[in-house]
Amino acid sequence: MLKCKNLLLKPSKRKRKRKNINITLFPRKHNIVSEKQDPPNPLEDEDVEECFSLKTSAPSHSHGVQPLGNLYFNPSSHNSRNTGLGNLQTLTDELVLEILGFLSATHLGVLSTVSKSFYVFSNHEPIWRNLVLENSEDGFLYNGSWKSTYVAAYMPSFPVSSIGSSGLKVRDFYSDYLFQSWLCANLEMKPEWLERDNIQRRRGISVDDFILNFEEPNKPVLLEGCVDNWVALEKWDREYLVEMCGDLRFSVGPVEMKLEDYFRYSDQAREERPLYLFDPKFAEKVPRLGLDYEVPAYFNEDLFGVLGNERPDYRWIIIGPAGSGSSFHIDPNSTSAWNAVIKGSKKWVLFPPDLVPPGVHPSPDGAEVACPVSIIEWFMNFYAATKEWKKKPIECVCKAGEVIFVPNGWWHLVINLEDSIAITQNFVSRRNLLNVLDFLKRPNADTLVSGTRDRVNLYDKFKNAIETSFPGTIDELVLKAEEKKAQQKKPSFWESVTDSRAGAFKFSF
Ligand SMILES: O=C(O)CCC(=O)C(=O)O
Repeated sequence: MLKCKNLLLKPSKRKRKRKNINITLFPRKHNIVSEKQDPPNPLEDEDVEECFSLKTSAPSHSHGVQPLGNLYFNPSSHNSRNTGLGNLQTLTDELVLEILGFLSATHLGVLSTVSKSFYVFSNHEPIWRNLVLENSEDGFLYNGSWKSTYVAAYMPSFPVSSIGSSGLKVRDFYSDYLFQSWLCANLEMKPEWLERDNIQRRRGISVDDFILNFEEPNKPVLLEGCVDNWVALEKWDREYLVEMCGDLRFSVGPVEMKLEDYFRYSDQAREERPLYLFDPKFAEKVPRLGLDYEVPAYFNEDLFGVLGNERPDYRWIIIGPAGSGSSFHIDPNSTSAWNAVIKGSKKWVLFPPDLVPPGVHPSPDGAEVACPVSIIEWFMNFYAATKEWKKKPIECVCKAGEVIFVPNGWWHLVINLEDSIAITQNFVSRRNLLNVLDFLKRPNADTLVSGTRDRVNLYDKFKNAIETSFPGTIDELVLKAEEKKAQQKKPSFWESVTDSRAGAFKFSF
């Protein structure tokens, strides 16, 4: 799972959309048009399908892998991917990599000497990343590449300096899967992906206004100016956090690592899905951090509070480099959330509960979701489809000092545009209490409910605690919801006197 927040919908079975890519590469971040006049890369061809701009520090492709489309420009039509795999060439790249994922580091090393093709596959960085993460519960010291990190940590007698970050170049190796993995790790966000900004913004609205116009109708809003008094906004940056808790361990994907080691990694990481620091216990680990911010008044009602220490995880510090983020998901337990950016900026894309984002496939029971391998891949392959949709997603860039309200049930994707620090909290108010209770009561609650050990009993515990602390509240809300439903069903005078199905008046004046 990409995120550490345990979510209702767990990303699974990630599939790359296969696409023959015929690409012009621009190795520097600058004007594409002027760059096109000065061809920078041998992959360039006049018959350009798409233009991308690469990050400034992007290495040329590790091992020289080219997109499959380029094979058609190779007069010999020779793909060393296939010749070097022998009988295994009929397997997809995903499958070859999956099989190699079962091997030990030593066996990968041996396999990489068999052929150029095996050399490329067995040096695929995500395989080495898994090896490091599987073996390093207490963190790791990133060393420029995952292979080099593994070797430095677990094969100390091996000369790490001999492992370059990009290694040998292999000629005539064509693979969309491997090429796209490298491309997604090194692409800049295209300006057109950041253009749409259609969220409602409010500054200084009252709590009643917020409830009436946004929380009750379950609509996102970007709130400006409501965290201006936070100490965190003034003080939190990398130096402050390292001084305060650099040698404490925080949750980063499957490992708990020292904050300063995480920064060492995030400074160097150049990968498709950078690891994200996402820690639900930060305020218990460092109480000062919990005191440096205050929940904005709009979100003060948080009914899970009645469960005391037994409440599911609800607040996270989030730290990550540009390119890190959260792929499409719905927030856990049908809660709503707010997310305040303290440093950096985040691009948000949100779809309402009744609109599944393109490229995202939730399982019928809602327990899993299949989505593209990475956020950047979603932008590359699916974002454009939303242009044709009548109902557009809500989008914005949320900057330091701004807070976004994420209503319950909304799909959202977030990508950091620069090194970022944020705080997020999930909450239950009277506006979504019934949704949350419904969710906790679902027959597959044992797989759906998250952020707590006691998933099955959470419904009873929460309902009883609400009834004790706020007697009659649930009944009142049920009644109100029924009235609202009846109101919505009740035909207006004009509806009652017309036959809307026939589209004609039943009587004439
Ligand atoms: O990456 C982020 O800041 C967004 C986090 C998020 O989507 C969430 O907390 O649900």
